[in-house]
Amino acid sequence: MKYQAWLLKLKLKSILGTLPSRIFITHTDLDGVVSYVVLRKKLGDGLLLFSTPRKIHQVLESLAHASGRELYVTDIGVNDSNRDKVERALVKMVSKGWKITWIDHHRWPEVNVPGVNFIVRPAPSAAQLVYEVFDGDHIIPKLVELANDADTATYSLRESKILATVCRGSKWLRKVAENLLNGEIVTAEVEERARELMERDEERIKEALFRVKFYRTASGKEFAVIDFRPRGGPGSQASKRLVEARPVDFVLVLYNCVRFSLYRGVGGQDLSVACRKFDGGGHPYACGGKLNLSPLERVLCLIGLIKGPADKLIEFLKSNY
Ligand SMILES: [Mn+2]
Repeated sequence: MKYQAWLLKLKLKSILGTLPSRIFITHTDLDGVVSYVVLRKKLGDGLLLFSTPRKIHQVLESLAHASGRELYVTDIGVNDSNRDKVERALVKMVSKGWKITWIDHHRWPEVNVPGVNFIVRPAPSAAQLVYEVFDGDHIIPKLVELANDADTATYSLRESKILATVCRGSKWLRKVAENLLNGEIVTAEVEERARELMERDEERIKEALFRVKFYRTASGKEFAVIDFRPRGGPGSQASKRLVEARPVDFVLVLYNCVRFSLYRGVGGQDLSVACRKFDGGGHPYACGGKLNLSPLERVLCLIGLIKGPADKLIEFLKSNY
């Protein structure tokens, strides 16, 4: 509901012509924030919006009422399920004189919109690509290193772990972006927030790992299911922890009624095949999608009577990997 209100406000601004001339849309994580910071340092001020691959078409549709703006989209892929809507919005924007640059490192379906500058290729982070395309100043390589470390779930650097933990919700995403623009990486406030969240995460990881289930695929691969439903939890961390203790080929993480992620363990499977099959997308080694629920199941799940039925997904994983 909150998101819908935000979109409506954006649409109104767009219709009334009060949008600034430059707009940045970036992903809701550390890589997204660093991608924005690198661009912002190079290009100057603009309106910052956050979005995700699942919702990007809605943001573009809201913006498409305006004309003649400059748009940069970073670290957001396109899913098969909303590809047509994304294309339609972009075509409309191009016809209204928008200048659009889209930089991303996820696995994409075929998207072709003449007039849009797509820079999409594999890289450890989108920030890395933005840096390669638009060079920045001396603090930038350090920031890109942090984005690479977080986005590949390596977490070998203390700062990337702290920042990635704090990058949740637009208030803190904006705060981190502001700090990085000012040349500050981890402030006392950010450190305190990270400590709180890490404690909470730790509890959720312990709880979830206690209940983990293991399965075997038709070809003999082993995978684990980490169930964070209904409250969600830190999927990539929990999965990493699990794989360290037991080297499964890959891990399925269930977050709530609909959302799930797949993370690579010791196997080399292309997990994005399954994510694309289930309304999502991402990387071969880490991706996300949605369980398909009937309208009734959705209601029952929202009021807590059932959990999102993951059987179909688990069956798909068993027979296809
Ligand atoms: Mn990324």
